[in-house]
Amino acid sequence: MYQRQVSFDKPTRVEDSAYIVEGVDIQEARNTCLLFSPKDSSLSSGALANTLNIFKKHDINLVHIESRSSLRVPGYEFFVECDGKSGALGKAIEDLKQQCSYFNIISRDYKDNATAVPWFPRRIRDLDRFANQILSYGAELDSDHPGFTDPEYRNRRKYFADIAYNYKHGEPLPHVDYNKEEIETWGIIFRNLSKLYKSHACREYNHVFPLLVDNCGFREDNIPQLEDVSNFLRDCTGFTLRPVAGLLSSRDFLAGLAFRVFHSTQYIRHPSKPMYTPEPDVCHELLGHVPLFADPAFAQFSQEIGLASLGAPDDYIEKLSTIFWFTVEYGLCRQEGELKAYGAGLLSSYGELEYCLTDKPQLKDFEPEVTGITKYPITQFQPLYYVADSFESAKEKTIKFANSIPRPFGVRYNAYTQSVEVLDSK
Ligand code: HBI
Ligand code: NLE
Ligand code: FE
Repeated sequence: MYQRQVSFDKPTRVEDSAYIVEGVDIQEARNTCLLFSPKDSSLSSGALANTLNIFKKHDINLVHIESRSSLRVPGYEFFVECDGKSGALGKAIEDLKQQCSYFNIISRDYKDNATAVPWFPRRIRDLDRFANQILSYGAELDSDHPGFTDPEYRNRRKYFADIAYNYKHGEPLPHVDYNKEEIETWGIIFRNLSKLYKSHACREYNHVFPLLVDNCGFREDNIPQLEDVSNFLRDCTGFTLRPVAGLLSSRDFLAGLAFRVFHSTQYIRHPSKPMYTPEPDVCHELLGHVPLFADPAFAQFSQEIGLASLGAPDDYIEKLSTIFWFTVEYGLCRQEGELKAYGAGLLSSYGELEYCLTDKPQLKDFEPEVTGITKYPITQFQPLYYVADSFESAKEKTIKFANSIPRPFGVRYNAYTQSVEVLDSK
């Protein structure tokens, strides 16, 4: 998909178009999470048993269950993940509500239920579920894409998309052999950008870039492998890469960041337009994003956006992805009185990297409340950039903004278990 507007504004999910495998409706079989406190949970040790009987009665499988003392009501609350046909689940939920003093649904099928919280991944391997929810398969190109009439290029796109589609958490990242033309395209981009980084990129970028040259094969005549880069990032900040077959919805893409996982494309842009492409490609991921994910403060900032997105209502996902756009993708910062680029979309386009520091674009200070509702074009140089004082200050402002997101729980990342803990207060 060359025009990304559709996907970025209104995600249409693969799952919306009935995704049926051997008679099983995956949407119905998908896990639902419930958070509840039985009415008598402070008095009776049988409170949990009584509620579990409700699941049994309606033939609902429990996948995972956690209990803890509640800060909301006296007694305990339970976090239950279950599988079940939506009809039976609906009845079980009705019964449960009768027996509970607090009840909330955290589910993937939240659109059926106005009070539910959207489903979100809680373990890092839950990210495997995004693979079959991409908005456009990497091999489908719109008619205005420069590769649309190039069968060889389309073939390559399909090859890269298929590799990513079949990837599972924990596997080594697929090694790919790039052909001569692809390496040439990378070379042009690498050479032109390298000339600009000293004067145009932020300090953190220029600190990490030589390390990537030394450790990960960042060279004009070599397209680095995601596996090597991911291992390097893991050592620096715990960030890792995951290959992705196409565009993810904003919700899914941002959720990855909560786990310090960055979904990365592996194909390269069409050779006819090396200077700028609206699509993310391997040049954008490796030359744009990767160096900054190796910086601890920037990694934290990115993860905060991800954590804020988990279970957030749709309008806040939109705001968070706009904040992401104006920072991680297109951010400028002030360093020693000078403007520098830290946004990946700038650092991977030698056209826009030069343009962004001229007097043509408009500049404003980064303020999440305002930045989050700014409109932006996605297929041309940006008319407006937001300027941050530092990654720390951008992070603090974003955390403050995140606290204004209506969500009946807080979240915390547990790096030991690589899972998100759902807290009953912010
Ligand atoms: N999906 N695969 C992929 N890569 C991206 O860079 C990407 C995405 N989905 C959404 C997105 N970027 C953002 O611009 C925001 O909507 C978060
Ligand atoms: N415009 C960028 C580039 O040409 O590298 C890619 C941006 C992807 C969001
Ligand atoms: Fe990007």
